[in-house]
Amino acid sequence: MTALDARPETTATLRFPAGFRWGTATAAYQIEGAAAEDGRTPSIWDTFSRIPGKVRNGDTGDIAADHYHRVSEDIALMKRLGVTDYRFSIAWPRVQPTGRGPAVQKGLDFYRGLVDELLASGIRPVATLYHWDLPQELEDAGGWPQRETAQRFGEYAGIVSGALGDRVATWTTLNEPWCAAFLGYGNGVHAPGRTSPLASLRAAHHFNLAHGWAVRELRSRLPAQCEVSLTLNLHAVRPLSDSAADADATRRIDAVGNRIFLDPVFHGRLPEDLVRDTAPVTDWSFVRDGDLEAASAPIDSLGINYYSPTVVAAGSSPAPSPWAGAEEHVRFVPAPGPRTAMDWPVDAEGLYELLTRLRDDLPGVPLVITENGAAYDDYADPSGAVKDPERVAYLRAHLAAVHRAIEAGADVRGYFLWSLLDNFEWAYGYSKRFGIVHVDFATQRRTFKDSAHWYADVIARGGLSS
Ligand code: IFM
Repeated sequence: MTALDARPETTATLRFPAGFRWGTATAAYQIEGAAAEDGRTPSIWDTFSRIPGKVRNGDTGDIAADHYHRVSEDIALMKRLGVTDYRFSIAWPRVQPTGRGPAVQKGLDFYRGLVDELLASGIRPVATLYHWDLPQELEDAGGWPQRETAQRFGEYAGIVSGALGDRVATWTTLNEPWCAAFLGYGNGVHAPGRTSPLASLRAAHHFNLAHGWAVRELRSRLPAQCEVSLTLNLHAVRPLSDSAADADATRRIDAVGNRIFLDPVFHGRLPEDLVRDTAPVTDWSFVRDGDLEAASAPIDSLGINYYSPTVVAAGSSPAPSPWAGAEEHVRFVPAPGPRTAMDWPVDAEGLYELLTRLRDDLPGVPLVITENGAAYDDYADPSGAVKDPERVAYLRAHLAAVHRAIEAGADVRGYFLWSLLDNFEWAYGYSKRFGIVHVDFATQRRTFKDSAHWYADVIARGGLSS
């Protein structure tokens, strides 16, 4: 312990329920490296990160945090933290390089080894099947705007769950399909970098379908007690003022940011207002009979990734915009308050708002915070310590908001801190550090930041001091 702000929580007056899952989260492309080893082929992120200007400093995930070769060391870090659960993602191009056909045994063996070592360490593995690394061959065949990609994803889900279903009890189909559809195909700041409103809406639908088909495959292979879930980065959207125009801007973003996934997955329907808003882009005729029924296959919980709220007003957004059908009607307004190194506002109230809204909108659906955390410009000081009091303050405020939401009746079952390690932060490359463990990318040396010591203490006490 080095900083005052990372003092042990002396009492846990904000105690979380017994059995609450305390975890950390990572994603394959962001930490694994070994991009061309053991049969792995390029994903859309390998391709995209090589296009000049797309990723800061020309960074790629070729080596990342070298987790592929440091699994044991990284699990030892988790043991030191005392986490009960670890959320990781499986790289589709490592397991099924062309996105079709049989699996590569070495790819499956890597994840089997990871899972076995987690279990031996008393840490529950939580596997995400898709965290944005589509095999490039499937993108070349049309990517997520094409229906066939959803079918391929269902098959891949079957392969992976067949191989790991005897040892992984918690499964997430997709991570943040909003980002993959709208940043990947809408404004092009993520792979594969396309800028087509139509492609982004088609991709969103095919993500819903892929999710549903994957749920079907998982259910047919997993023991009945396994938990199947989906993770969404829901937008905590607020109007700038009480005006009817700002309320309409809020409704539009809620439709294309949140309900575009929530309604198909939990109610088997498309939001009527979304269909109306997007009429200039599409008539949605790519949605076939039975698709929404498939998308709404029952799941056991909903994962929520939350970082900051979104404030909107009537106006327009600069092109290319990710907000298909809303770009000419909505202006994004910077929220007030302190900001992280991503320039994202620190506002834990947004998380409380989101959780209590879901308590009301989705009664009976258990919720899990599958990501929450913050980037700051951390460095190791001459004594070797990494002092990150802002991150401790951010995490503390957000955990307190989760606690308050639970007291208000939200059924929140766990919290996964993003992220275990500093890693490849997509279009920002290695310039943004979200880890509670510092990674020196030149040496791959790992160092607990003060926030890691603090989180270990919170877990040990089962909560926060008031
Ligand atoms: O690093 C990402 C992660 O891959 C998905 N959710 C948001 C994080 C921070 O930007």
